[in-house]
Amino acid sequence: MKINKIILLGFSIIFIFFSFYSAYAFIQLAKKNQTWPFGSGISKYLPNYFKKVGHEITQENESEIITQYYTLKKDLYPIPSSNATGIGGGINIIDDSYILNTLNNGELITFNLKTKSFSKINKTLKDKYLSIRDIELIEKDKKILFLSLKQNNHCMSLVLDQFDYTFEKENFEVNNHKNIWESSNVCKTWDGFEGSSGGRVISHDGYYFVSTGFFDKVPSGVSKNSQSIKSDFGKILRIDPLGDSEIFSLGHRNPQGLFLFSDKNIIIATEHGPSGGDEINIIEKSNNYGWPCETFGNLYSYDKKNDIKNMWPENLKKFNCDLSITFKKPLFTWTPSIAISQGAEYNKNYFEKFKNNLIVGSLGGMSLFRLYLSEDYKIINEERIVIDERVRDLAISNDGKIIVYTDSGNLLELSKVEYNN
Ligand SMILES: [Ca+2]
Repeated sequence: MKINKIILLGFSIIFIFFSFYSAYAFIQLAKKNQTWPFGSGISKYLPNYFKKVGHEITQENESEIITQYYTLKKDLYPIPSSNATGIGGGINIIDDSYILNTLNNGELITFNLKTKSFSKINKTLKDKYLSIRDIELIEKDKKILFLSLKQNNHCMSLVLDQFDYTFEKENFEVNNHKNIWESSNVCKTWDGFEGSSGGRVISHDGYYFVSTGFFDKVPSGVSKNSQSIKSDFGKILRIDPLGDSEIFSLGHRNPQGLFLFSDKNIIIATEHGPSGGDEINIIEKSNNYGWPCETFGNLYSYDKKNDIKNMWPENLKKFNCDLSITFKKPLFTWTPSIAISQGAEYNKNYFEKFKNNLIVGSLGGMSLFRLYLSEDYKIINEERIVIDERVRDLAISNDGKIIVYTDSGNLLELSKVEYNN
């Protein structure tokens, strides 16, 4: 009897051990391959808390990434909120040595880059917006701008709001709300507007520049909006401080990155194209960037069908396409698509070999891409740096490290592995 009990206990322990091990292996594999629950439609119905725990038990707090010029040390800091996993929000450098991290649901938290510690979470803006798409910090005026997705009953819009802020003793607070601009409302019942909103804002030249996506549920984003001068969507808009907006450029599909380059004189936008057509563009006034009339790649609905006869919608006139005009060609395109996100110019001395290169992030590609531009602004070299997480936003710290904010709810700091000779 006693021996039977011992055998039973032994089997139970082995069973429990294998159950935990299988669950761990499953989560790790799912995360690596971006399959269920991390990369599927079901993911959005899974409570954030579960996703956060799933990520935390499978990630290493420190690892190394080999690149051509440096071995990078990747330090990982899980953001202490289960709302940190998601598909929005962003990071900004504040007061030289802090990161201001805005989560998709409006929670605000700061991270001290010297002590590597997070502040308390400020919940003033929590759930004020459906999704925060981007943040612009204007430190000299102590102002912060939020470009967000707002729900008005059954309609959706993008709103640009401004607040004053204070940042004292690691305590970040916002007050004095002022709405600057709001897009037209789109009244449709589906919940994927985050993914088609474009949604970046920069302050430049006395204006706010806002990128907007096609903002609709249409197959592969083939929409009338991008070529229509009556629509706010599929554009880079230039908005003055009083809120008057004008179309700066058109023909964009889903521009999820917007930043300045080359002593801040050049505007760069990255854009989710169709399958195999992600783009990076230099944005100049009045240019038409082609969507959906001219593009690389093909419709997601044509994937794996080998249907070359129907590679592109035939009736482009239906989508406001005037095929007699010359569309601006992209600076570079990715096939297969990488789901390109935000980027930055690397302009510090720390990674000397990266100086004046562009660093752009990718969601589906789970990597950074380092791009070298020639003097006449042609991309002549590219290096992929695999991060293994969906890159939502990135920033360059004052001492030259690369800070990455990921959809798994982490801040990553990339530095150099120093070898002692
Ligand atoms: Ca284009």
